[in-house]
Amino acid sequence: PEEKHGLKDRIRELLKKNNAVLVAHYYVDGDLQELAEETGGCVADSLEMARYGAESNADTLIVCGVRFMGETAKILNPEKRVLMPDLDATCSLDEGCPAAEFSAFCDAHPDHTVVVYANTSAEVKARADWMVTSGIALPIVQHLKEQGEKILWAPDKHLGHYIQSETGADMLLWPGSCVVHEEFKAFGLERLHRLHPEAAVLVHPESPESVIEQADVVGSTTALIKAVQEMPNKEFIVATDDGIFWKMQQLAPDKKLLSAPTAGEGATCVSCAHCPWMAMNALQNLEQLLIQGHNEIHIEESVRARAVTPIQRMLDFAR
Ligand code: CIZ
Ligand code: SF4
Repeated sequence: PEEKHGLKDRIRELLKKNNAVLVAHYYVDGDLQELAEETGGCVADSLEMARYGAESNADTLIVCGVRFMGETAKILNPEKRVLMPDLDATCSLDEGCPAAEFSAFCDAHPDHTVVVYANTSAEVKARADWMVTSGIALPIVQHLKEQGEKILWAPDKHLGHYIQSETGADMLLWPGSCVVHEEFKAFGLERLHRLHPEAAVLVHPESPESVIEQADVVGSTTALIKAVQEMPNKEFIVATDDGIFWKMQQLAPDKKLLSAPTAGEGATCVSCAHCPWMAMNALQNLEQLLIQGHNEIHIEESVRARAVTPIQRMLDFAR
């Protein structure tokens, strides 16, 4: 712990020296979330992370999250330096939706409005009409449906299916999924809920339909955090990356949080529900990053200029 204190103090100094600010996702290590808050940075979901970069006066944004989050920050803030502790921190949704194949899919369905999830590369966003995050996907698709649009949705099939069933929109789904949320198991969740009948079940919509069906609340990370604060329940079963427990516990220290089972028969599993790429962000590589200034995100201007349109549409809609 003493070593960690020293490390955190050195990082604080380096942030000041570099006029840099930390933008951390709810799924990264609690130490990074804490440091981001203490140093005037931001801890947020991908929608708020995108918004925050533009508001900040810092010259350098340090995005503690996964690659698409760093890219989105750079797309919206081309004049700023955007760095990440590990540029190999990717996402199975992003990896599962290569730009060339995606573009061919769009070409094959020219009469569809292209809506992509934030968890995609800059190149894929450059091919889209709209970008959405899980917090705002429902109202945007509802809006497009009311305009009579047919939708091509990528890449998360579970989130796409959930939105399709909620809105009744005409949606073609790309077959992607999140390696973390895909692992939540309906059978295990049923058993765990029987053992804790008073617990409320909170589910992120990247989870399979059979898991979503058991939810008391389906929503983005921000919505799930709010549910823990506002619902009267003392216990919660949470089906999303357990990095989120840090923020939930900070805002609601008296509530008991259980991780939704990821496999097997109802055993709670504290380490399975965690994104391996989010876990690549740590205090150690953050310090190195601040010393060396390597790991900068670069996006070709022609791609950036097209990718900014679908993101800006979402931000304007959210206003
Ligand atoms: O799973 C993710 O990467 C999520 C939920 C991102 C976000 O904050 O929308
Ligand atoms: Fe991607 Fe899933 Fe990790 Fe989020 S939790 S970054 S969706 S692999």
